[in-house]
Amino acid sequence: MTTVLQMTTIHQAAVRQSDDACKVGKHAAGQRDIRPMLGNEAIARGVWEAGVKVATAYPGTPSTEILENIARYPAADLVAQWGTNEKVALDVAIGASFVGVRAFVCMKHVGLNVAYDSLMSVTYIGVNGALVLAVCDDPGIHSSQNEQDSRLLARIAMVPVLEPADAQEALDFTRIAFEISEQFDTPVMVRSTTRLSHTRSRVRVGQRITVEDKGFIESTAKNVMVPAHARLRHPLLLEREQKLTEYFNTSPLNQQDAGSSHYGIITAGISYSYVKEVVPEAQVLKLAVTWPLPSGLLREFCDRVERVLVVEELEPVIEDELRKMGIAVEGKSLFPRVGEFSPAVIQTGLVKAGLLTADTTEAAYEPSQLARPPVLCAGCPHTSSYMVLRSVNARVAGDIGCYTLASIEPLDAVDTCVAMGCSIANAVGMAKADNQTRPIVATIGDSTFLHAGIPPLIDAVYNKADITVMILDNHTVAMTGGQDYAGTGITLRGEKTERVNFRDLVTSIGVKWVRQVDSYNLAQMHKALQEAIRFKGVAVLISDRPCVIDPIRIRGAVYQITAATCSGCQSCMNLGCPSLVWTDEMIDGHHKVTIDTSTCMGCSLCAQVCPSDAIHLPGLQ
Ligand SMILES: Cc1ncc(C[n+]2csc(CCOP(=O)(O)OP(=O)(O)O)c2C)c(N)n1
Repeated sequence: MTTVLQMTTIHQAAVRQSDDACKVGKHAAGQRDIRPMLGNEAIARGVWEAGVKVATAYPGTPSTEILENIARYPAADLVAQWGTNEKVALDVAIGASFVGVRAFVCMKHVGLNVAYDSLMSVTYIGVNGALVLAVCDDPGIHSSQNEQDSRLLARIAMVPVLEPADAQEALDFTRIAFEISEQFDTPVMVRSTTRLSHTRSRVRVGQRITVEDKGFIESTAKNVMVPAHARLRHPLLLEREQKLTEYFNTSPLNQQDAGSSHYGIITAGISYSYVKEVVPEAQVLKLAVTWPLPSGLLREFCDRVERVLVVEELEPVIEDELRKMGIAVEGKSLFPRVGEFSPAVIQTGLVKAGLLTADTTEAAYEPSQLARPPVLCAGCPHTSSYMVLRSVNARVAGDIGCYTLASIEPLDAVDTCVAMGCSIANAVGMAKADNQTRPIVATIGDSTFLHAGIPPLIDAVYNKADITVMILDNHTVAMTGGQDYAGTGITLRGEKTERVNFRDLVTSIGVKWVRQVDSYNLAQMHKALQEAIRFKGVAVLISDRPCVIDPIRIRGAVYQITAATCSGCQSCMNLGCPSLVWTDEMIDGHHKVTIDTSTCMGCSLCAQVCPSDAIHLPGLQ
């Protein structure tokens, strides 16, 4: 049990423990071993240093850069590959663990939902080669559809969760996670959040260790989860929980900062930095692990202070556990359960607790930011799909990707959006309800279609739904930064591979009406959509045109507007193109429009919708 309050940094402890366990020599103290790294880069480094042989992921902000950075390490060291979705990615990692090598998978928080079925079983099986998941939560919902707290899901799966507080810990905890995984026969989760994943700080790096391949262990009782085996494994999980609790009770990964006994703060992850910024003198217990909680260490800390405050983003995971232990604790009564923390949030909570007086000295200056509404890029090929959908007054079940931006003004053409891959089955439900007078159309991006859109398309065909599906094929995963995937025919490491043929795939499912149309041809798009809607049954329209900014900005000749001919009708403004801007010149109470030639991509959509023929290429009016 840790009894002495030490200011020993967690980094030293973590590196020491990792080095001991891995039998690697001490890190050279030279400057060259210290680098600025994003939290995500540091996790990638930790994976490489831990001797991992197989790493996989499906992209999703804020986790995407982890695998991208892993792929920078030599292919001779480890396999790094994009999975078709998070469950596939986890299953690949599980397979590698089965044959006795260290395996890693990462995803954003909602990706864990997709992978969860496998996680709930592999937690019973345990590991052969270590199996580590990095899951990146998004408090504040910077780029997600919810802000679920992955710690709760890990608790249900009885998977230990390590929570680094900075980039150094991101590396160290990731390395150690592999040791814990093998020592306790369990998958281990390293939980990050947007702020940690995307913040750069100094990191002392180590060397890659060599881990012996263990080979497959012949044991159906352990490897085959049927009821008879699972029943025997479940009690082992409870034993594992107990052993992990004991381990974490004395682990040097948990850090204690000395301070007055008036009050003590228990925190974890990035919240620790905010606490230290606001009350550097406070007595703090920074937990490295948030499941299972080190109950002995917690009890000991709580006994030492008069008041116990828990500072944790999102759900009251630590707080609830302390209450169950019969410890009086304040947490969510002071600090919010929603949104991202900041030093200001901590300050407000501590003022509310009566531990700080309100500081008004810095309140005077509040930098204001101009609101920048998210818009589709100039020349985005998704624009035309939603223009034509509006013109046929479709009820549009949307999905997740860049194209979700078509839900806002001026396109305003998406009626629903739930989670990745939901659009097609949502459309089936709408159509089957039989009370719809408008055409029912599902819109889904190419990567999202392969991620989770194929089973619902099979469902639609099998159940004879009368819907149109638009696959918006921009040949990339644009939303997360333009990754390759099975639809591009290029691997993560840039090698050529088989490319999914959407037409053939859809046809093989039994779809009888399939057309592929150039997204920049509005007339053809319109005609094809009308035909698709008239078709009785499932029709698939593939709107096909590479993303305008991936892999390079594809710039055509820039268009211009003849001011004398522009009637100010604003038809072009319905595109929501950021290159179209109002002039001061008014006609019939409307602004005339001009084109920002520095950003116009030459897609020609504005020229196609202009009823006055005022938009044209230079010299062609
Ligand atoms: C379960 C899950 N995994 C990952 C993400 C992150 N994400 C959002 S949209 C998207 C894919 C977008 O690609 P695509 O469907 O091709 O549309 P595009 O952005 O290229 O238009 C991803 C990976 C998510 N929101 N949910």
